[in-house]
Amino acid sequence: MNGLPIALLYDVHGNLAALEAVLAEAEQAGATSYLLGGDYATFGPWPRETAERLEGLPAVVRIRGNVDRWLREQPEVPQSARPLVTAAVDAALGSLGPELSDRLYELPERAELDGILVVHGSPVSDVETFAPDPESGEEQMLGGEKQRTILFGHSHQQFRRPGPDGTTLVNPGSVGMPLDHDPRAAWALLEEGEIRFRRTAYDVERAAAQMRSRHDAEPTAGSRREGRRARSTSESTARLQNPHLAAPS
Ligand SMILES: [Mn+2]
Repeated sequence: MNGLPIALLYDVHGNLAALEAVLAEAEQAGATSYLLGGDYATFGPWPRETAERLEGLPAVVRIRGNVDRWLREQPEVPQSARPLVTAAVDAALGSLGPELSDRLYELPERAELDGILVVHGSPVSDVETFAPDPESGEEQMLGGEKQRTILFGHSHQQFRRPGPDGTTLVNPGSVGMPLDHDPRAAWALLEEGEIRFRRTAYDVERAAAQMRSRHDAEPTAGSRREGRRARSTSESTARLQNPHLAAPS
């Protein structure tokens, strides 16, 4: 490695406003390449524009998340959540078109960078993931990995802690849909072997307004909705894709 900073971006979820702010800050911090951890387009208001912007980045790693997989597979969510998730995936499919959807679906599920294992949820799954606090039985999610750093996202919570079997668990958080009570975009910089967490303020109202106009344009979304409603709908959808977040605090 040449030691230049690499920006670690997970769970952008179609939020171009958040992505643009993060890219500007990453560039300012000297990042010349990117590690992209999956969940690029679905749920947010700019699925295609976001996926295209990400495709144009010089990425040293680019893996698939569960919502990218759901572009071509049935989502494994509870029956009650299925209509909401299916509507979000259908909206993303309509925006992305078949070729871009195929390219996202065909991304690998894992990668390595400087000895760091890069996955979306955990080494065994893109929907099962580590919680911010240790849980019993979590070593099963390591799939035999030990004595190394495991980089993952999915829960949209930025944290780092020791894991079982000598691992270090690092979640850079979510660029487009952070769920840890800080509305700023979450990401990280990898520089000279160190992972440093970052938060970037962006124009949340621009994203909310775009979300409102998309909902208004979709006949299935019913009558006009308040921004708060649109935002909470996508937030609850994001929670439903992750069992750790099924019961909002
Ligand atoms: Mn995910």
